[in-house]
Amino acid sequence: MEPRYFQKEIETMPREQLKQLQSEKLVKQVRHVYDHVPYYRDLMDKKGVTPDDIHGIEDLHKLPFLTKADLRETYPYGMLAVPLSDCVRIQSTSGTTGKRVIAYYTQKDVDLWEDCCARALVAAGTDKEDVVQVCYGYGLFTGGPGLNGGSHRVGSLTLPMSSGNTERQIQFMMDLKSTVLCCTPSYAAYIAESLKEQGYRPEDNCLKAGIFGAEPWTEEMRHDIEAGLGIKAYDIYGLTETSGPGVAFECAEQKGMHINEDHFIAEIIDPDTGEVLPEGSRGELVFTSLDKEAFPLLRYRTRDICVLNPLPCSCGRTHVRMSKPMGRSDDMMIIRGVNVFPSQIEAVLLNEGYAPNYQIVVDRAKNNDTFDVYVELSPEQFTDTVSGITAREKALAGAIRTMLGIGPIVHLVAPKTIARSEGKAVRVIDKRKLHD
Ligand code: DLL
Repeated sequence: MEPRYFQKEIETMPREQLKQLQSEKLVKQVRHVYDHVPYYRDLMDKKGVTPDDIHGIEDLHKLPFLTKADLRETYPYGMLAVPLSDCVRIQSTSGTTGKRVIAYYTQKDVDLWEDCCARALVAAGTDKEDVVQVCYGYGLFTGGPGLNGGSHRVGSLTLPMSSGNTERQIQFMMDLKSTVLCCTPSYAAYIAESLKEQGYRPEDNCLKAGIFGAEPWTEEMRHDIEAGLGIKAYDIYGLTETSGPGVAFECAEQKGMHINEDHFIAEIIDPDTGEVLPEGSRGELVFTSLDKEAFPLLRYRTRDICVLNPLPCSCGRTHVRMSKPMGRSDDMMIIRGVNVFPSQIEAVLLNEGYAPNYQIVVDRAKNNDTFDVYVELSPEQFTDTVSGITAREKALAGAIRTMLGIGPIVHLVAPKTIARSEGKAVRVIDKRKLHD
């Protein structure tokens, strides 16, 4: 497929020019924030830095970081940088603990966000002839509204399905001949499974591409979804604090997600020391919004761990690529002293021929961590004998031990016993937090 772009000039801009553009925008943005957000002005004052010290991206490291804790502290209006009357929208994070984070948008903020989502859709081959089925949640969550807006901008016929009601999703998909599917990867896997159960083969649907994100997923899961739906599956990344989906997206190369660097500066830092790490290092991703008017966060710590790749891409885009997030610096589990990311366990499951329907339960008994992994069997696997299943459990525990250095107790459970998600999947239940 020939590469297609939504905003070619920007997406393929030479890097020197892009850096110059970032520098010019940064100088203006720092002044805007300093003048209108007293909370951040105080942070800068405490660090002894003023807008006059910021001449370009080389000075970015002088600015203080922002974290989710700052956003909770300033809830609900403390980070607003324009009069409330200039705002046309709010969105909010999906977190269930503590105060939710609220993000504000002017009309220009919404427009630029939708452009970012349109870039992602076009990179996946979408154009105005397409039928885009959006089954991310609509409402406060950014997934539905973001991809919906992007699809409108491309001019595609947009089906604003929201998540859930899988029967109806499938009916619309088949009757209206949807060609592009947008949802979480776990919901895409569930839709594929439901289609199969209803007797459909991958070639029976008209889908050609899927834009899946909002939660971690592995290459193995990509292959499963691509085979199950007969499509090419593209990753998309974003967070409410920086607008929502579309901060970064995959092109047809599928080797990392291009960050929309004309709107966001990305840095990688050491999550413990805050030190900026050299190019190619693995660390915590930090974003500075260059164009946001209402909610312009500078040096916001995402807690997502990844690696940036500035090498040229064969698609012609010049914007740096981020790897799939390898976990979060804050939800990484430490089990018996070992750092564990759920994505590592998922990779083993898929490698060993299991579907990605699983749950990790961590608890503490007699001062020791317990580590259980519940994995669902497919109907074909379920016909095995009890001794066969026990042998499979042992083999899988061994494979996980080889990957992590610690072994879980594996429980293979009947098909359909692990609750399916229509939004982000709940992969980890850490009961230790309840006792500590
Ligand atoms: O999940 C925005 C979004 C919607 C992205 C739809 C993509 C598609 P939040 O609810 O604020 O926003 O959650 C943001 O989700 O910091 C990551 O930890 C995680 N995340 C988002 N996209 C990906 C991805 C939306 N492609 C948090 N891979 C982020 C892995 C992702 N993790």
